[in-house]
Amino acid sequence: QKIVQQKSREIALKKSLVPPRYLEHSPLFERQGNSLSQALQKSGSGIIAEFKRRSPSRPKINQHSPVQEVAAGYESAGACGMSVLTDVHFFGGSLEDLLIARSTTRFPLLRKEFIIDEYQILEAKAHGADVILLIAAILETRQIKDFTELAGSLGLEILLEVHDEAELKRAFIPGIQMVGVNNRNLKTFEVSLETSKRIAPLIPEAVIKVSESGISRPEAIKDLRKAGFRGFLIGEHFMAADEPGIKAMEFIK
Ligand code: IGP
Repeated sequence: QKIVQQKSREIALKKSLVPPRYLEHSPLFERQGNSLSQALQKSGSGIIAEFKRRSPSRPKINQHSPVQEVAAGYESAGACGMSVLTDVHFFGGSLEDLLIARSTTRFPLLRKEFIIDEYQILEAKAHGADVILLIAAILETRQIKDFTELAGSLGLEILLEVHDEAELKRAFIPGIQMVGVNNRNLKTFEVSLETSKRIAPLIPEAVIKVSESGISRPEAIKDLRKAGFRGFLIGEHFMAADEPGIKAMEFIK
């Protein structure tokens, strides 16, 4: 709730300074998206490696690694895609990080953000994203419908994040390519991979299942694959290392 409040203040300010039509002038608006759902479908590692400097649950994850170095490292390690936190205030990320990751790599990029306004979807496109995250816990079903439609018209894919059965039931709509189950409880910050396993059977067959947060062992991936997951979002385990790209390479090989 605190994050969403801060977000809406930021968006109001940005809208007044940079109107949406300026975003549409970005040369990246013309760029054709690189599909993350297709990358996850073609067997491969299934890893979506995240760039995360800090978080409310861990204030110092990595303060030194430049985003271009990490992006290049993740790509050559064989990750299917990369997630870039763009929240400034709580996660120490930025839209510039996304732009730099885009200029360094060709693989699919996810804008990891608390999206509550269409303006942020235009921003995502203008900064080179291929996928946006929609968090069911902070959105009404109506918004999810509208945002999915706008994203589709811009060639952006959707990763819908859910935490429980009720959210999935309320928020899933056809047209969404990927559903991510977040193993981290937003109120207690506790992680349990059991959450993914419990929700998996309820996710429609044709949708790509992604397990998010708290993954640090290759055996966990084996287990989650058995439960039907094709995507694995990993942040801290890579970022807490001295060289996240090398850590990812050791994990994937
Ligand atoms: C990564 P972890 O435990 O590997 O660092 O988790 C990712 O799942 C997590 O950063 C995340 C997140 C989010 C961050 C999942 N959903 C929503 C911010 C907003």
